[in-house]
Amino acid sequence: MLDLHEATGEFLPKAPRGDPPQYRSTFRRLLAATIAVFAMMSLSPTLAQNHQHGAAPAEAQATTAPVATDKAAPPAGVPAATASVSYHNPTTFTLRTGIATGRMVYIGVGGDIDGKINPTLMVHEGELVQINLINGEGAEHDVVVDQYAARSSVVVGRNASSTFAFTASKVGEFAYFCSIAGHRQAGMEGLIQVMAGPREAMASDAADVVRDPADLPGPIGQRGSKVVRVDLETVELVGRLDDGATYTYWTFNAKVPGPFIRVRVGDTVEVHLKNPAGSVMAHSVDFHAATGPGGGAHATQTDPGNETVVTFKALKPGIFVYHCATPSVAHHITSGMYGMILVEPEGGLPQVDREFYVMQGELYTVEPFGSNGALEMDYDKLISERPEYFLFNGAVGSLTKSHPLYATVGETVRIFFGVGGPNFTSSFHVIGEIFDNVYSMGSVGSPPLTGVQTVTVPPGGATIVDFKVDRGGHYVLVDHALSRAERGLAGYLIVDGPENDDIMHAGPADAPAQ
Ligand SMILES: [Cu+2]
Repeated sequence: MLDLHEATGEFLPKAPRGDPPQYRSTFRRLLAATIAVFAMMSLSPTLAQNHQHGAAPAEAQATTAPVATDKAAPPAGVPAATASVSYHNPTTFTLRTGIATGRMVYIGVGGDIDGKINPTLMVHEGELVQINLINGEGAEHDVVVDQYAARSSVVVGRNASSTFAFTASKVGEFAYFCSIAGHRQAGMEGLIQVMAGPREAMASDAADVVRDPADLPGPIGQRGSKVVRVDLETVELVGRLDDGATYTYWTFNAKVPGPFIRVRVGDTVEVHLKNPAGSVMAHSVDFHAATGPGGGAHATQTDPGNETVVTFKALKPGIFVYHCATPSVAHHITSGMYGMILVEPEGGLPQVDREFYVMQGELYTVEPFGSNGALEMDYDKLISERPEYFLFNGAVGSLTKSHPLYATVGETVRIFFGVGGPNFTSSFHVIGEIFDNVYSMGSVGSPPLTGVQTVTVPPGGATIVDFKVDRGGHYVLVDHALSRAERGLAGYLIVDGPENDDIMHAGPADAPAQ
């Protein structure tokens, strides 16, 4: 049975990186099955009993959300084997034998160990380690790692080479050495350091650019109109795109999407746009909530080290997108420069128990989806609309592993959902739920639609959906163009509380679930 720990782990099994195509197609079949299972499991009768989180008030959610780890078990429906198989290419080291300061030694060749004497070989638990040995000076040598019962064959003669491999299943420091009599004592000895945990953790050095969906200001409700100051900073930073992958994001205030801005109709909005001196690009901001040239973009083209100010009157209520509008605009948007502003109608929106902030965008990288390393933007793919990634709030796993949405049975939930894009329309849907009210096209001046399954949201557009959560379980936010779930697009709404079998139960109508 699914529990919270599993649910906040990897919903989408990781696409194996650099593996043969047939493995990828297997992955895709698994993924389709996983989504189907989740659609069912979100209504499973015993599900809600298995977790305790989600009852925290909205303000405290960011701190009560459990920290997901890469070690979380895969969700039900994914064979366990997919979680235990290492997808890594072997971690390869090359050592050349030689003489240094009168001693026999190994000398590192290539990578981090290049030129180092008896280099320390750093690997991660579970990795397949391959060591190439090259005979550099002609005497007989080998390499032995006793703890792994692993050894190369003896290389005889200059430039002879040998390769061996082992799985670093034990954490710790182990010696490698030459077993030819006297050579270890003469200096041919070094260390292998096996660090705990998978290598994916390395990418956690990169900044977390994900905007917590619970990070938005509370309702304004009844007050007179006034001047509201908004401070935006255009921050360019290397952020974590996925386990093992980073991307150079351009952002408003270092998160994707930018800050949720909340004003009321009739307010005067004074926007200060600051571009730090260390930036590479000029940036600007176009508010769809504004009336006037470029939505403010003309007044806010801001070079690195400068600050600009634009003021506009919020004439119309509604939920609106804002985005950078500096050419190439699509490049700035795809890199993360979008957010939303809510202009509340007089008196505010109907009250709900929880509000969330989610935006969708695409990323166009040179490297295919699932690649490791520092990924780069591909301009050809961008202008021909061939994305590699589809993302909620800026990164893969943003709303599944790191920041799921939490609610409790009986509460009303509101999602402000927008599309930064730059190019793809979303068919926004929550698997296992029906939207009670939809403010289509982000309009709050018209009565909401009721009883809606899926809402279409164009790039540069937004919507507001409200619904009461009637039953405990795990619900999944998707774009119902579900191929995009294979490219990173999924989120969880985890609803704590009792299941209600009147609404749904497994089995026939006259046989209620136990
Ligand atoms: Cu920009």
